[in-house]
Amino acid sequence: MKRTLSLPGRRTLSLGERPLVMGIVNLTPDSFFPDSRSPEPARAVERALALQEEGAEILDFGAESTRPGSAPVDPKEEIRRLIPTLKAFRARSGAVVSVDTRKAEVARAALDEGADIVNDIAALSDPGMAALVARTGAGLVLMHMLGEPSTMQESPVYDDCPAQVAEYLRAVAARALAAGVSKDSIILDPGIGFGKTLEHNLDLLKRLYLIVECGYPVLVGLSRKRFIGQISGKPVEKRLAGSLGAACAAWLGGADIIRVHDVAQTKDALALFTACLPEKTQSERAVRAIDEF
Ligand code: HH2
Repeated sequence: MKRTLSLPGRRTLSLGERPLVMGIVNLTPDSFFPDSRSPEPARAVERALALQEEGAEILDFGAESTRPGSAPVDPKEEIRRLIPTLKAFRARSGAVVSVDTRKAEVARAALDEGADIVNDIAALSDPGMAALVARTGAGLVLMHMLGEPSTMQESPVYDDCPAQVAEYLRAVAARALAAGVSKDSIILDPGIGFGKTLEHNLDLLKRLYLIVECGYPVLVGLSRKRFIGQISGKPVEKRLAGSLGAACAAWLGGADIIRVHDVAQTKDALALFTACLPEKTQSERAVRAIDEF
């Protein structure tokens, strides 16, 4: 379905016509994929410009690693890491920028520097976040996470993971609307790897339609994550091919935006996948063959 995401300053982003790619810029010393770490502003700006050149429709700047087992970063430190890079990037690019933070204080500083979207991986757990987004007209990613990054992978339990994640996201989107956030500013994200086992992640991707049915655009972040290594048997540096396969499946399952470390490769994979999409799938053929037998 075609729709438009509203951003500050009457800017918009068209969704649903083709998959959009969000390129990851980690201003951290400790993100789980070492090649994605760009703690110095000059390097981070070069990386962001390179990802834009490769075709990223959104650049996602994050200054706190939320990998499993990570400790929270103080908001002052997050702002110290983020703002010089955002300022320098904005001086050279008008690209759509999102800020990956769960703290309203950090989001406010980033929006003041021209960020367009708040990528809130803790989905309004900061009580100031919804009002800030409503006031500024920023886009808002609401992501599901079970617990906190420090402990989320210890023993996550659900009765029915996709159904519970969808119910949670519906409720948190309703809270955002009640606080005055516009419906066409909201994006939902199942939070692959955030308090989920391998089975939970696969179940979420196989039944992504439950999140799509909530009625908002859907973002999926799976690039190089642990579940890809669990299936491919590869360490993080060798998970590109697995990530591309999973990205294509996520798009087919209904994701509008795919968040990735490897923009050029993901753009190519999605372009070929969408161009070659069969009119009849193997399983339909199999059903027909059985019917005809
Ligand atoms: N995943 C990560 C960080 N932010 N935001 C959204 N909306 N969805 C995700 O799946 C997501 C996210 C983890 O990836 P990365 O930023 O590369 O790692 P780290 O947290 O170690 O910096």
